[in-house]
Amino acid sequence: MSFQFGEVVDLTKITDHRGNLTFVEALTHVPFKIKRVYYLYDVPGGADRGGHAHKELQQLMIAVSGSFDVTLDDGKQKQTVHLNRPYQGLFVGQMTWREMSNFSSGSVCLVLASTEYDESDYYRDYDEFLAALSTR
Ligand code: T46
Repeated sequence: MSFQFGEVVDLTKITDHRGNLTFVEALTHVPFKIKRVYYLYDVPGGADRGGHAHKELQQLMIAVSGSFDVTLDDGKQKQTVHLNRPYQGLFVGQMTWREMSNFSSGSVCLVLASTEYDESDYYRDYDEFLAALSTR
């Protein structure tokens, strides 16, 4: 399983008269074992999140409610993706700077992550991130 930079994948949507259901299975729909789940919610209008890259962490981001934009930057290409469907996921690989903005009221960003939280996995300074990319 491989993803293109900024690729949004369609997940299965099971629909019946009771509503919809979507599922994600580790190593089937994401190329990693899921070690952590977290979610962003109650994001105030106009607030931005992200502004960092990860050395090792891989993620799948899902707008399980509402919508928001994710701008990805791997030092060579930059792309903004609008997420607004609970049955779609954005894969974000290692060494990818991300910025998140335009959160709609009531939006929820669910993140499936390949590792546990580790602050030393973050680049929170863009120049440091670019310098690290150039040594790879
Ligand atoms: C990402 C976007 C989508 C923890 O203690 N444990 C955790 O699992 C996480 C994710 C965060 N934290 C702490 C670290 C900070 O003190 O929560 C605080 C806020 O984290 P941060 O400023 O990194 O939040 P975001 O929304 O900018 O970024 C988060 C994730 O960190 C990041 O991996 O891709 O959500």
